[in-house]
Amino acid sequence: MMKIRVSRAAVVHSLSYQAFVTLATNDNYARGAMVLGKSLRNHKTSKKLVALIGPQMSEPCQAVLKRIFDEVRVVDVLDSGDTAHLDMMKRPDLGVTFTKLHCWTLTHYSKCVFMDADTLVLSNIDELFDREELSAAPDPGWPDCFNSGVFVFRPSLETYGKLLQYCTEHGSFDGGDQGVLNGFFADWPTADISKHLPFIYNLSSIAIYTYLPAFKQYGGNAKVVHFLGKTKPWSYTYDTKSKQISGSEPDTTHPTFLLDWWTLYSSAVVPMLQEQYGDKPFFSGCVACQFSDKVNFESEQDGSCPSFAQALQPGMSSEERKQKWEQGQADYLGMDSFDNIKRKLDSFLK
Ligand SMILES: [Mn+2]
Repeated sequence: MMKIRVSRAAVVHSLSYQAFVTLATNDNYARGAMVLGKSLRNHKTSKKLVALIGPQMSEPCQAVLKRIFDEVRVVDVLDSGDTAHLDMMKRPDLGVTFTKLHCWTLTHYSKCVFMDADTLVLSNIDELFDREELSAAPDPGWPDCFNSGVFVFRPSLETYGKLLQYCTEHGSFDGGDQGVLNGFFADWPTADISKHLPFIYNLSSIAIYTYLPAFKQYGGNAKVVHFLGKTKPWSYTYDTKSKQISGSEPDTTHPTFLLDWWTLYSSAVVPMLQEQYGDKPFFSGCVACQFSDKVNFESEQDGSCPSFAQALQPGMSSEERKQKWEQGQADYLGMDSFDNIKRKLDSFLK
């Protein structure tokens, strides 16, 4: 009888010491982390939530993160006197990468799922903890590499040390953490298929372009959306009155992930930021054009409604756009959005 009780307690203990981990190096990424944390809570995760943050983060942002996450830990590689610091001195170009690798030092958790701050959870994904290190989904650009925006790992100082050593000796073939991790976990593409997470756990909108029929078939099953690329959700502005982002037209036929992000951000995160900032002004990204006295937009000068398109997509010629497309940097949330492409396709098919 006693034995059973002990083992049950051990099980409960190990379950409660699993965590989702994210990283926010500045106030912008902090907004992403807040939305991610909220989305995990909304979908009733039973796991702990941990945010690693950069030392530059403002007090109000730290305060909001502390309300959403169970643990907020400042990670400053330059401040630490350990090997990470020494290795960092040899490769200053890999600063942020070294910061992300710190997640392996969270050894008070037995297993963790790392998620980029530019991801959004659409349903409960606690089942990811059934997977082993290192589990991740294929990268849409090179499927023999995994995308490091979502991955399952086991914190371990031994692994951490080896990762730092690898990082220092080999660097990163893409300049970031994904290159380092794919180099280190080099057998991922071939060794164990159970470590290949389904794409719906790390769905990037880039798939809309590369394989539209598959996106239409499976996109609705998405559990995690990853806003890959330079333009992040928080780079846009949102009209809380018309519920529109950056002048895009409302659409009801297609899952609008960006709108999901803004809906959650404006309803659940902005009120917390407002509380923390108090009377101090801050840029929420939300505008309400119908009430010009409430407009909260940096470039707002004359009290009129700012042009979203102008503010966010400073004049790009179609030639420049084509070039960006071919470099895989489509403006998939703006001019090259699914809706716009669909409209174009439809016009050809008529
Ligand atoms: Mn990312």
